[in-house]
Amino acid sequence: MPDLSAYAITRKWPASQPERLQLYSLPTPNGVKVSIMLEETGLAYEPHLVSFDTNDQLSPEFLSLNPNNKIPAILDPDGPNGQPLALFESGAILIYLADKTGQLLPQDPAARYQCIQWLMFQMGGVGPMFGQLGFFHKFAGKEYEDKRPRDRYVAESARLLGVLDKHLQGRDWIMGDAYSIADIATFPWIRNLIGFYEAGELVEFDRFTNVRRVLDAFLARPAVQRGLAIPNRA
Ligand SMILES: N[C@@H](CCC(=O)N[C@@H](CS)C(=O)NCC(=O)O)C(=O)O
Repeated sequence: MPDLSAYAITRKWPASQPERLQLYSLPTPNGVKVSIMLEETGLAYEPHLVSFDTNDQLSPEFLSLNPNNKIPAILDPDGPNGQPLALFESGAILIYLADKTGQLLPQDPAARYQCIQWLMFQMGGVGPMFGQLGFFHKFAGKEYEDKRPRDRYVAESARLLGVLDKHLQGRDWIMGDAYSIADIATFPWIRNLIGFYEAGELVEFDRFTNVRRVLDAFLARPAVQRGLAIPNRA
């Protein structure tokens, strides 16, 4: 039985199954990337809820694993060389889990880099831009009289959707026939943009028919449906 007691995070979120990968998360667009990946790969794991209502992400125990105070984070008792590995940043976690399981990241070297390229497109573009749009359209920023910041993020989000829509023309998934971590990173954000953020009309989402088609295929996957509700908020 692995001993995770050296990790302060296990004091606030005890591991009842320490041989399993420990997930610290919340079902947000970044959080569900990892729960969906875990559900898709079938890896055994134990989810722990990091509640923003009680600022759990700012607790010393959480910061001991991720000094950047953001979910998701993992602690794998069976990391490289059989040693525990703690990781944060959803993109890094997706690559790690894909390598660990040999799933959802192409093995062919060129295709592998192209998949990582689209993952970075999400991490550096889609996530940050959609997130800012959410702030200026739905949250505190919507009260700001000056609409230029909001309009800037609307335009940039729509531009990114256009790039993705063009790429998806004639393709089932971002990597063509192969469903991959690039899809798992991207489509929770698109769902969030037109759902929770209510920004579909602002970006004229109806224009992006390929994005809509692949989003629907993504949301129809049983592992995606399970992952979207993990960790349980109750
Ligand atoms: N680049 C990070 C972003 C993570 C992130 O922004 N997480 C948000 C939830 S979606 C969070 O934890 N926010 C809490 C806070 O900022 O205090 C990743 O992809 O893991």
